[in-house]
Amino acid sequence: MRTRAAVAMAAGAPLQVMEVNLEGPRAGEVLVEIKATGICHTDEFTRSGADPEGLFPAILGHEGAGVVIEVGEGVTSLQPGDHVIPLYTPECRECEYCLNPKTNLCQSIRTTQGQGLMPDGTSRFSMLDGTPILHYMGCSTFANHTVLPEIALAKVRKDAPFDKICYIGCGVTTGIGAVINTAKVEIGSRAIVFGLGGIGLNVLQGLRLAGADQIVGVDLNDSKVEMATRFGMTDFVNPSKVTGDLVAHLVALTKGGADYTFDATGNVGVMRTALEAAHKGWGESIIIGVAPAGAEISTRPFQLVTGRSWRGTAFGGARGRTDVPKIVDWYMQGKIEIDPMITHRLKLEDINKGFDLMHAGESIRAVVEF
Ligand code: NAD
Ligand code: AHE
Ligand code: ZN
Repeated sequence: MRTRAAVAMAAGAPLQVMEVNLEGPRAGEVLVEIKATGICHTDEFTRSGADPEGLFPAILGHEGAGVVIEVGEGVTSLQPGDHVIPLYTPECRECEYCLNPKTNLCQSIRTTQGQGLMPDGTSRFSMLDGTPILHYMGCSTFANHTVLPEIALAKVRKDAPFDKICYIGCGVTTGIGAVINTAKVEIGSRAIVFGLGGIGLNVLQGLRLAGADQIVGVDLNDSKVEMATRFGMTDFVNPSKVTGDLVAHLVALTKGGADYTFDATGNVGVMRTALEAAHKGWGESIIIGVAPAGAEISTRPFQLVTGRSWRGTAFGGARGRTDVPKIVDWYMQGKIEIDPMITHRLKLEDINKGFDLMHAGESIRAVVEF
C-alpha cells in the first residue's frame, strides 16, 4: 500500500513529508493506522545527528496511538479494530530479560530494531522509486500507517482518545515510571527534577502520585514554572539565577540533599549536579535524559563512596504490554493528567514546526494528528 510519512532523509535536515510504499505485515507482524503521535526530544536527538545509533533515511516517531488494520500469520493477541500503542521497548515475555523481574529491557528484537529493521532483517517502508526507508525505534509513528511486531504493541481500551494517549507511548510512562518503577519513591520523600519539559513534568506528577513532600523543579526557562506547579512542583530553581554553587544551593534547599533526583535534560553537566545534589548516605540519582554521541558522565568517586547511587531508566522501567494499558486506565479514571501538556496540535505537513516549538521552549508536547 501507499501511505503518507515524514521522512528524515539525512542527519540535521528537516523532515520531508511524502508518499511512501508500505508492505503488509509478515508473520508475527501487525499493520497499524496511526491516529496521533507526539514529538519527543529523542526524535530531535536522532534527527539532529546526535544519536550514535541514528540511521537515514528513516521514518522517526515513537510516541503514537492507532488502530490495528491487519495482522500477519500467527498473530494471536491482536485483531483488526483493536486500539494499540506502539512500544519501543517491546515485551516478548520469553527472553532472559523479560523473565528477570529486575529489568524491562526486552532484548528479543533489540539488534534489528537498532538497525532500523523488522525482526527478519528487512524494512517494510520504501520510497516510490524503491529505495528502502528504515524503521525507527521499532515504531516509525511519523507515518499514517506502520508495521510493528506483535510483541511491540500494547492493546488499550477503545474509549481512550488517541490524541492524548499517544503520549503514554513515551513521555507519560517514562516520567511516571521513573518514579514508581525505577526509584520506587516513598511517601514523604524530597526530590529534585532537572528539566521541566515533556518528561520532567511527568516525573513531577509521578512524585505527587507517590506522595513526595518536597518536589524541587530545576529549569533554565522560567516559563515552565506555571505548568510545573500545576503538576506538583513545590520549589523552583533557575540555575542561571543562582549565585554561587548550584549543588550547595540545592542541598541547602532540600535540607541535606534530596532522597531522589532525576535528570530529564540529557545534559551530562546537569547529570553530575543531579548526582551531587542527592543526599549523602542514601540519595539516588536517576538518569532519564539521553546524551549526544561522545558525551560522558563524571563525578568524584567519593560521591558514590559516601552513599549516593547513580542509576538510569528506559521507558520508566515499564513492561509495555502489561503496564501501558493500566496507565491508559489511570488517565481515563483521572488519576493522572495529560491534556494540559498537549500544548500544540499539528497536521503531518507541519511536523517541522513541532521541532521548532521544542527548540523555542514553547511546547511541552506537540501532537501530530492524522
Ligand atoms: P524537552 O525538550 O521537552 O525538555 C527538556 C527541558 O530541559 C526543557 O524544559 C529545557 O528548558 C530543560 N533544560 C535544558 N537544559 C537544561 C539545563 N542545563 N538545566 C536545566 N534545565 C535544562 O525534552 P523531553 O521530551 O522532556 O526529553 C528530555 C530528555 O529525556 C531528552 O534527553 C530525551 O531524549 C530523554 N528521554 C529519555 C527517555 C528514556 O526512556 N530514558 C524517554 C523519553 C525521553
Ligand atoms: N540510541 C541512543 C540511545 C537512545 C536511548 O537511550 N533511548 C531510550 C529511549 S528514549 C525515548 O525517548 C531507550 O529505550 N534506551 C534503551 C535502548 O535499548 O535503546 C544511543 O545513545 O545510542
Ligand atoms: Zn521519547
